[in-house]
Amino acid sequence: MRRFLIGATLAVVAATVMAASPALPMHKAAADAKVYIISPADGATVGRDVTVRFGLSGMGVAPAGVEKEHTGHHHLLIDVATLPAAGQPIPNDEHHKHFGGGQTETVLHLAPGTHTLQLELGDANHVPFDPPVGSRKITIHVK
Ligand SMILES: [Cu+2]
Repeated sequence: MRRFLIGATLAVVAATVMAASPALPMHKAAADAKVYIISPADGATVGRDVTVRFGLSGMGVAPAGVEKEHTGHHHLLIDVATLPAAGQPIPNDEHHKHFGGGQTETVLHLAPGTHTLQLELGDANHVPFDPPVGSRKITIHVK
């Protein structure tokens, strides 16, 4: 009985720790917000160094940490199946690149093969907008 109780207590603690952290406040997207990849073109075959240019209309770019309505910074999702969760900062790893300096282009160094690219605008705290401002996903082929 005692062992059962300890086990049950541990299970409750583990469930509490593993539950997603509380959702952060989300900023409203502008109604006409649109983010898109200017280049490369969808389906393009490119070299290993790929210049990606980010397009945005209906909202503005501001560095991370700057709170201003209808502004945010770009995040480039590389080989990511679904947009990051609402109410959480966008992950920061090799598949989720942050451009918190307000950059509107970058050069990626990709392994040969097929890759997908998608942009998502995040707010001052790297949290997606409501509704999410994400681009169409493109596929590129790296030689
Ligand atoms: Cu960010």
